[in-house]
Formats: sequence, C-alpha cells, structure tokens
Amino acid sequence: MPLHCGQFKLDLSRPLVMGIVNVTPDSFSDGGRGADAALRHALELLEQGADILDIGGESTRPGAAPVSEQQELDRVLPVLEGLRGVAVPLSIDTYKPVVMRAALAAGASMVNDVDAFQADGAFEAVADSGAALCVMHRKGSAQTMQLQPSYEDVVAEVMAFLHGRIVAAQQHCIARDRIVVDPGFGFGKTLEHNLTLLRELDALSCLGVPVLAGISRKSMIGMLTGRDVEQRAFGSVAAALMAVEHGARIVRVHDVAGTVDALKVWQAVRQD
Ligand code: HH2
Repeated sequence: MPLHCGQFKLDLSRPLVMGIVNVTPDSFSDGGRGADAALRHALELLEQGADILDIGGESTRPGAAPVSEQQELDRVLPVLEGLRGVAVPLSIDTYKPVVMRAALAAGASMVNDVDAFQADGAFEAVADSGAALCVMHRKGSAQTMQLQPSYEDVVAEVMAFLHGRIVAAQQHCIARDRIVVDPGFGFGKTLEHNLTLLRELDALSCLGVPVLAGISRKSMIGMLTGRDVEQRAFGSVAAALMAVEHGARIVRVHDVAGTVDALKVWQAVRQD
C-alpha cells in the first residue's frame, strides 16, 4: 500500500532514504547551519539520492535550548520555500501545531513529530492537509528521557504506545495510509533497549503501517564503535541496513550517499 504524502504517493516496495536537514545552531551532529547553508545542504542531499527531506528547526537532544514558535518558523520557512517544487516530499520535524500548519502551507507534505502528535491541536493541524504523519515513541520528556529509562518489555511498550497513537489519529479522521510509525531510537532508551528494538523491529510491522527508523550518528553508534559523532557514518549505514533488513521502509539519515549505495546492494540481493 503506498504512503499518501500530500500530492505524493510513495511506493514503499523499495526502502526510502529520508535525508536530515537541520536548521539549528545546536543539533547533536550537524548543528550550526543557518537557512542558506541548510538549503545548500538539502540540495546536496537531493543530488545524493534522498527520497524525502526532513527539515527541523529545533534540536531534540537532551538539554537542547527550547526554541520559540517564531524562532522555529524563522529557521524552517525559508528552507521550505527555497525547496518548493522539488521532486521529493518535504517533511517538517516539529511537535508544535503552529509550525506544522505554517510548514504545510509552505509546501511540506509530511509532518514528523517526535512527540507523536500529543500536543493540543497537533492532529487537527494536520488532519485536513492530506500530508503524511510520522508518529514516534519517546519515553519521558526531552529533559527527562535519558535519566535511567526502564521498561518491562521495551518492544511491547513501544508497540502499545504506537498502536494507541494510530487509533487516536484515526479518531481525527486521519487514514491509516497516511501514517508511519517510528520506535524512536535513543529517545528514552539505553543501548540495550535500542539493540533489542533493532533486533525485533519486524514486530512493529503488525501495526499495519510502514516503519521508519532513525539511528543515524546516534550515541548507540558511538557506544558500539567508540567514534565521535562526525565519524559515525559507517556504523550508521550498517544500522540503517539492519533496520531495513528487519522491516523498516524509511530510514532517516545524515549520510545519504553511503546509505543509498548500501540499500542498492541490499535491494539487488533481496530481489534474487
Ligand atoms: N531523531 C532525531 C530527530 N528527529 N524524528 C524521527 N521520526 N525519528 C528519529 O529518530 C529522530 C527524529 C534526532 O536526530 P537529529 O535531527 O540529527 O538531531 P537533533 O534533534 O539534535 O537536531
């Protein structure tokens, strides 16, 4: 079943690469870009084969400085406007309904919310747009999520939460074919939780909607490889490949070129 994403219908029979475009001073791996630099970066990611671009104006890393609605709009709108008309869907990474509405009006056709549309008015902001929604699991708030997260059964808990959010979306007249779910690697999870989720990612397929995985350059890659954030591309490509092997249909990555090549190899082998 294709994913309805504004005017796009995304065929997920091949896994897709979502390229990350942060317009933030403080993102954990690639902060420091203003709107002009972010726009140039977005065009580079398109050249490298990104299937979707995810534009974000506020860092989600623990302890990141909160950003006002106006600041976030000032960061992301020039980038969305500069990319208007490109051949791939533009996703806005935000949990703020005001930013969702403005981004949709500026041409975004997907809303990626690390808070799973739990803010008042979030589902309403997206409902009538026809845009796709990425619903992500996070345990705790941005401030508390990495303070000793614990689960009885991480996979079951993540699935129950995501199932509840799919039902809530449907109650807002958002059809299933617009929804993608994401277990939220690194959001209120230890290394062990992240590894369990990756190993058992196939379980999420029974939710009946496509799965997106965002592992790129995250601390789990740092812990496993001993590498600093800017040296985590190879580990991240391996993790993206594992996610796809375990059912992910979209991978959210910083290193688009390497991930595109790896998935071409994966695809050729799988088709045999
Ligand atoms: N991870 C980050 C941000 N948004 N969205 C989804 N759906 N899934 C993720 O795993 C995810 C996300 C964090 O990564 P990044 O954007 O590179 O960093 P920062 O939040 O510091 O800007």
